[in-house]
Amino acid sequence: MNRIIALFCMLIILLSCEITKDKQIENEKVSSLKVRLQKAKYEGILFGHQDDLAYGIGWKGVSHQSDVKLAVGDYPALFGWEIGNIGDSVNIDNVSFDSIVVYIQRVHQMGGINTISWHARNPINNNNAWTKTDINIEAFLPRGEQHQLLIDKLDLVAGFLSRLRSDDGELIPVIFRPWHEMLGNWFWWGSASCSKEQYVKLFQFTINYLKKEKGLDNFIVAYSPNSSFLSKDDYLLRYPGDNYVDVLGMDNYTDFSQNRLDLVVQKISIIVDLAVERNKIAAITETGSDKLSINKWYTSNLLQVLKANEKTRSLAYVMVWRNADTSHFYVPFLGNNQLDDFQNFVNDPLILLLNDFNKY
Ligand code: BMA
Repeated sequence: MNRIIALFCMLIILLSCEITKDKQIENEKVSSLKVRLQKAKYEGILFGHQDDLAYGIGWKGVSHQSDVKLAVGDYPALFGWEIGNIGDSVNIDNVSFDSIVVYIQRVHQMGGINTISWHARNPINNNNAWTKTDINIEAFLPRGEQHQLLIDKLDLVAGFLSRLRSDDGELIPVIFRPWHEMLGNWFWWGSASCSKEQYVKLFQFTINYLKKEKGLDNFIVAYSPNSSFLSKDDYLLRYPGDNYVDVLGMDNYTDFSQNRLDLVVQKISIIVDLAVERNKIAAITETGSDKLSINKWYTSNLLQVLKANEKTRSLAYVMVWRNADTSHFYVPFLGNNQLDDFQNFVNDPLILLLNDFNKY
């Protein structure tokens, strides 16, 4: 009898070793993503562009095309993707989800980093993320009457994240950036329709559900408020907690458009100080000058800010928004008069494109 019990115990130990090993393999991938981002802190700042491989000015779905590459001969080191309208065949910006999966795989293969944002539709009336009518956040949260609506959306997100696999079938680690710009009042999860407590619950539930219920561990999480903060307390107003966040970011277009570079520097310092205190990664998760209407925005605005001091230099990455068409773009296209300025920007040793990043 004793022998049987001993054998049984050995079996349990062996099985649990296997499970732990599996977990370690997954976690190693995510921690190596974190390490790569942390390393960037000492080597330079990764440059990112939203939807870079999907389309640009005058082209769409051309294999391996990129407006950054067309402009300066190399890809960005970081690529942003959008899952607004998940559940449809194409996303909010008319890119098919099937092709986003392929782009994410390609980026991973090339050694770049993927980050995913989510302009989630209003779950009640299925209008866009900016529609606040009919919203009752409490109802979506656990025990709320419409909680299933949130679960349904998260199931779709989980389905998408679990499709992100490399050739060997392993899940690709990505940065997930849900419920962004929450200090503003334009999204249904923003300050106009969602209280601070509700927001924190929504964020925590989202991450717990994807990780614990769905067993996904191929993503790290970015918290990215818009620029309306001036202190650490303001920044942390809707912070879901250190257990839920890996990247402390900010989306900042406003301070640049108002020519308040001093404020951008001040806000980066806040993020970087918090990141050091809490062992997180600091980044500008979205920025840019639409249509590059600010002359020499890349060198006389963005680069000035990034080179302002040791703290600003220690950011892991900065990502500019998408090149939709000539009335909405952030990276200069061939023939645009800001091309030289962009070239000068990427030539600065602080700025890392894909080839620079792969050297480290
Ligand atoms: C906004 C704009 C919109 C776009 C949305 C989601 O900033 O670029 O055109 O649909 O992001 O990507």
